[in-house]
Amino acid sequence: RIIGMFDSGVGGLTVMKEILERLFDVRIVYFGDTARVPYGNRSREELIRFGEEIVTFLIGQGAEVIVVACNTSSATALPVLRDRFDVPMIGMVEPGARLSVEKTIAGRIGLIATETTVRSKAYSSAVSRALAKGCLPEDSALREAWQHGEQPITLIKAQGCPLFVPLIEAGLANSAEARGIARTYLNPLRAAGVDTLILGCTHYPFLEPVLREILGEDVLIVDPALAVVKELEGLLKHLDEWERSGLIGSPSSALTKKPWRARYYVSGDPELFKQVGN
Ligand code: DGN
Repeated sequence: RIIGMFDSGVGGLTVMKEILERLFDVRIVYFGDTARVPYGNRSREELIRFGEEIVTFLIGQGAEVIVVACNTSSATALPVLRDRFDVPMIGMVEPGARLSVEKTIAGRIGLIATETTVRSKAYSSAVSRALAKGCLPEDSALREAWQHGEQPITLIKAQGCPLFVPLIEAGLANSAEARGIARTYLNPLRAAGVDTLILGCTHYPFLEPVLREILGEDVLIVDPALAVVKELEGLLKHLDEWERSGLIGSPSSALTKKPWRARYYVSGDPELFKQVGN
């Protein structure tokens, strides 16, 4: 199967890595929109237009499934893209919200993301939707408390972190600057007492060592990519079943027989992408 993925830059590579390590019979075409990064302060209209252009390109490259490996696009453009294209699409927000509900032990979920993702409130709606659909925490004490109405499970604090993406794209994820800025962004979340922190931007796993250093071991860091892999695995099984029962056609052999695992395209400088991405 060919999976098409995109992000504003190197961020989606953190999702791609999880997919390549866990699903062995997929190939990935990746598009990093590095000429137009950061997406974090783009309008919804721009993000829809960028998404349409990129998905059209990825389908032209043989993509049968699209992973929108960018939270900002998932939170704003994804519903429109799903309407406009026939290929199945997986975004970051719903899987990430579900994973945070499953993993929290105090029901106090925090989020770091781009300003656009925070403003969209997509994660807090998705947490409520996950709970309404029967998603429950794995922690039995919290599960019981929640079911008896004693302990709410909510997204209590969302923090926009506009300086993170430019730092990461510049290859400065492990710098003193990143540490200082991360401390400023994380302080309000620590003050709010979050027990679980969603990395609501696919660039942020690049910062995980720095975030861990500041947060210590008390806060659980949730990377939605892990839940995206699971969702993708389920979807691929469905596609196989639909194909066997003739509901959809098989992929074109010309596109699938060449021996490759991953292809990368960028709209900006390929060298910087290679260097930071590696
Ligand atoms: N990786 C994108 C996301 O997950 O939101 C970052 C968007 C950006 O370019 N700021």
